[in-house]
Amino acid sequence: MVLAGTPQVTKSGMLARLYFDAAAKGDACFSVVQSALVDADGFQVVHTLPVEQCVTVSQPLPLTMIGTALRQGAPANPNPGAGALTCTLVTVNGTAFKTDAAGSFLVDSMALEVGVPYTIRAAYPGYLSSEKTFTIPVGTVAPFNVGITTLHGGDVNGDATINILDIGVITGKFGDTGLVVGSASADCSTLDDPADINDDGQINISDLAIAAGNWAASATAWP
Ligand SMILES: [Ca+2]
Ligand SMILES: [Ca+2]
Repeated sequence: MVLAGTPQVTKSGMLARLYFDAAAKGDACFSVVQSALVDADGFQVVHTLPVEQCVTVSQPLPLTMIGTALRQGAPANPNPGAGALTCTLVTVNGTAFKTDAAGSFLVDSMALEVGVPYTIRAAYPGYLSSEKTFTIPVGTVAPFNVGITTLHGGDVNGDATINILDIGVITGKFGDTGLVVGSASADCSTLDDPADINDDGQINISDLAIAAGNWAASATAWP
């Protein structure tokens, strides 16, 4: 109270208020084990210590999770098909979410808990999926950031590997233009052509280069 400015006299009321954040369910009790208060001359000031306070935390903190799923080669440049990084399907233990134009997603409709194993998976037509299993550490302050993954392109037929079958589909449609692009639709409901890997609305050397560059690759690990 001296540090607060002019020395105080005959004060009453609350001296301090303590706040806490609960990191998990359970019981906790709080008490002040020592409190020293002196006046300007160094004499002890008699004051009342609070009684022990106990609480039961019945619900964990509402946790949210954020992350980013990018797609190799997208958005294209130039980009006549207007494809974006939207519409990547992200599932968390089977519950579905979608990325926005920056590839970011927010998991806010699940009762996430610390210490529970979650499997997250990102997938988009024409790309190898990416997934990992993890737990949210105790003490995490929302939002938990699950990190960034980049999907590798070229799995046109969706068999979780990139090989001559995928290259064959791309070369078979080589030169096609004006294709419908799933990630250019507002609600991601438009069926996407997986052979147009970079979602620019046309199938050309760019799509072939992405697929060939990932030759023999299989599922992408989520860092
Ligand atoms: Ca394939
Ligand atoms: Ca393309």
